[in-house]
Amino acid sequence: MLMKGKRGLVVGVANKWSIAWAITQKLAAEGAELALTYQNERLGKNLRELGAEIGDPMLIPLDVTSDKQIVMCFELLKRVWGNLDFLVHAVAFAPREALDGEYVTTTREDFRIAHDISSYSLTALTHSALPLMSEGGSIITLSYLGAERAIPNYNVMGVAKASLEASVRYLAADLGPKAIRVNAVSAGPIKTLAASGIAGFGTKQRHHRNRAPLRRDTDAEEVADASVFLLSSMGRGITGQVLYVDGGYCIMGD
Ligand code: NAD
Ligand code: 0WE
Repeated sequence: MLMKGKRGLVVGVANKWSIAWAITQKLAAEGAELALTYQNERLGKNLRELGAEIGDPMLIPLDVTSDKQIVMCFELLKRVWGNLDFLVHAVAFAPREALDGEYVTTTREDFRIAHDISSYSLTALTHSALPLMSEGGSIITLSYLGAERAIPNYNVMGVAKASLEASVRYLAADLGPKAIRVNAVSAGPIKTLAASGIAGFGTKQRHHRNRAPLRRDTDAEEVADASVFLLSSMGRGITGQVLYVDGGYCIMGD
């Protein structure tokens, strides 16, 4: 019961394949009290069904592009709980046309959207969570190797993930004195909604299986285990880091 007595918000569950759902299930199993957000009413319906499996968590609407919705979300948490111990950020989006072909053709608007949703949202949510984390806390976000390598088709998402990982370091530096830790988990390719329909995703996964030292796909459960570690007191000495859960893929040179 690593998370017993801890309360936290998970942002980024869309369906049962979401990495955030794997994290949510582990957190619930370790005794955490949970609130989950949904991006829109369509995804809210999924979440009501999933929520039943883990003892009906709080469900809160939240589109991270809306400052108003962010304020309302944390007002509700303040009213109901008064205090927050952890935050899981598992949100990314770039317009589909930006994730194909060359990075050099990225438009100003697609660049803005990718950075707003995939990077700035972590800073905005952390800022709003701060007043509720008066007794310290732990925050994680999900990243991908495209933040530091030029991975074909990942394009502007890679640039946004680089910004996200830099934010992790600046937030960790700001909030360390308040006993709030901020880290990223960099996962290998996993077949989720965000991965479906991406040109060549299957090829990407096969390449990962063939090259990673562990010679297999990354699964959401192992990403969730590392996430719970960072969110729990087991991770108490770690902040500002990017932890790779990728079967060792990123150490290889070929
Ligand atoms: P997913 O589609 O299940 O999750 C993405 C989530 O982002 C969804 O819940 C969606 O509702 C949410 N989202 C998008 N725009 C939003 C907005 N404006 N407001 C609120 N929520 C919004 O896919 P996933 O693969 O579980 O992605 C979760 C995180 O993991 C992302 O940050 C992704 O970059 C990261 N990641 C994924 C992989 C992979 O291969 N699947 C690998 C490494 C990192
Ligand atoms: O972060 C991601 C994907 C995030 C994502 C996915 C979509 C698909 C639908 C962001 N925006 C959108 N927009 C859409 O319209 N990953 C780490 C998974 C991923 O995406 C890739 C990958 C991998 C891995 C794209 C190209 C190459 C590899």
